[in-house]
Amino acid sequence: MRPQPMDAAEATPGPQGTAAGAGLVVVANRLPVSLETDGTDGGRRWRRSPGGLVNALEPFLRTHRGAWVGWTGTAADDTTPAHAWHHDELLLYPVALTADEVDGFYEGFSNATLWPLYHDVIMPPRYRRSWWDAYVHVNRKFAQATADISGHGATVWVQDYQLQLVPAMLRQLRPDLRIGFFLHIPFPPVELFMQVPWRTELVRGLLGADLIGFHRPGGARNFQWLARRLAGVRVERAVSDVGDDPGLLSVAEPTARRGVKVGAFPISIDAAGLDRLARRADVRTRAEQIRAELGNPRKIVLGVDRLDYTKGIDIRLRALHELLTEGRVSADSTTMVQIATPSRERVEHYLRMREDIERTVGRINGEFGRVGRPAVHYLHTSVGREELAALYRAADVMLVTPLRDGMNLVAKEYVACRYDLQGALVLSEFAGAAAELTSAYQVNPYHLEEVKSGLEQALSVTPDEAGRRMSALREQVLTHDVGHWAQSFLSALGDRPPAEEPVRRTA
Ligand code: ADQ
Repeated sequence: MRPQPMDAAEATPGPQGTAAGAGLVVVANRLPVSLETDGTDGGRRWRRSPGGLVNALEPFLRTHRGAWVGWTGTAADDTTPAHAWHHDELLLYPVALTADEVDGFYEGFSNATLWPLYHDVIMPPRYRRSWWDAYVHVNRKFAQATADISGHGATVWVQDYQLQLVPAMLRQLRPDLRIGFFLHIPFPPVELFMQVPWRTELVRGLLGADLIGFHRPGGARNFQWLARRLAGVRVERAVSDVGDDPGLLSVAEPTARRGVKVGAFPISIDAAGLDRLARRADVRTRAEQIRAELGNPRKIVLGVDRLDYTKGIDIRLRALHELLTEGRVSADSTTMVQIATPSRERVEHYLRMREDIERTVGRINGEFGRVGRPAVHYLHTSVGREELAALYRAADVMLVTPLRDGMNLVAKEYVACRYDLQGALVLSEFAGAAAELTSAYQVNPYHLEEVKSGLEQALSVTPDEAGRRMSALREQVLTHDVGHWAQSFLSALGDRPPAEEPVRRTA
């Protein structure tokens, strides 16, 4: 059945029609909408997916004839619109992917090769030529769609690891564009990156951009090294640390006529929006209700993640299990809630991990739960923004224990919701957020005893100490929000000289 996104009056005829000519184009694997079935009439409609990125970019998109190029999230069938359409004042341009392309490009090369490789090979990456071919083919589709929709001299911002070849492909098609690229996941150590059979192609793909952004200076440094080694580009300036400065680190020069800047831009959240939400009376009431529904335990420990093996959900469960076994934590006074959004359920590693986690939860509850009082409440679901804010408000301890994470927004969201200056954050030192959230209880997730003692300390923190730490965390999060991130990236991108001009060396 055809969905009804396009009110005929709103639909635009496509790349050759009025849709072409956008001044700012965001290119991401997914469009910021998803197809949902309406509960009242059973019709299928596009709904805006909640997301920091689209909210942060909205003001820029609105004032620059903005457009968004991306995949709808389902393999192409009759639900995929064939042309650009307006949704909530945003111009969307879908890239249709067949089931085979989804298999090879998305589940294969993106999520079973690049994702584990870029996360410290926590799982072994699989290198398959057919997946690589699909990745090249689909990146070309994205580049073509972007070339079609972009106006002369437009700014294009390409997002994330699924689209690393788009900058160079797009530059070939449209040398007039200003192209930025941002990587949302960590950029790996050079020794690991060198494993990839197509390493040079990936580096050259990224070098098509004018500005390449990473969360951390370490990622930018790794890329600089690889650019020199694999593409022979010269790095002009040494790395500086991040601060309020957008962290522009270097200028590489793939040709005599064009410079490429590399920088660190730590992403963030709509901190003020979440702070406001958490203060709302209905959210406060819901937080109290959650505590009551859990049996008013003295302490609530919370985990919120996409169900992903990088997030270390198994580690925090193991830490809790040992603390309960050793009698350092009591199930009578402490209850854990783990909310895990279903994710990538067709990728093999994810299936196995889900089974392992559910087995561990069952084991903890078997040993320490009572009738009507499980020690761990595990929900394999996604929750709405209000419910999430209420959970953050209700939680005495937030456990964020990834083995590796580009940034981790959950940690920042928790902080933004704690306007009461209470609550304690236990944070893995391998999350990008650890560089900014230095007043959290930081732990090495590979060191189980350290995770246990971090959790124990957070559970027994005094209100004064909690207040001191939370104030420092909030100072950082509220002054560095996602708007600040988008603004610094786009202004650094806007800084480059016009495309035709040779770039001056910056010493
Ligand atoms: P993710 O790996 O998806 O993002 P994260 O940064 O934590 O990880 O963002 C997850 C988002 O989903 C958060 O906004 C969170 O509130 C939401 N979420 C998670 N579980 C949920 C649930 N059960 N119900 C509702 N919402 C839920 C990637 C990188 C990160 C990087 C971001 C942004 O892996 O390192 O921080 O991109 O760049």
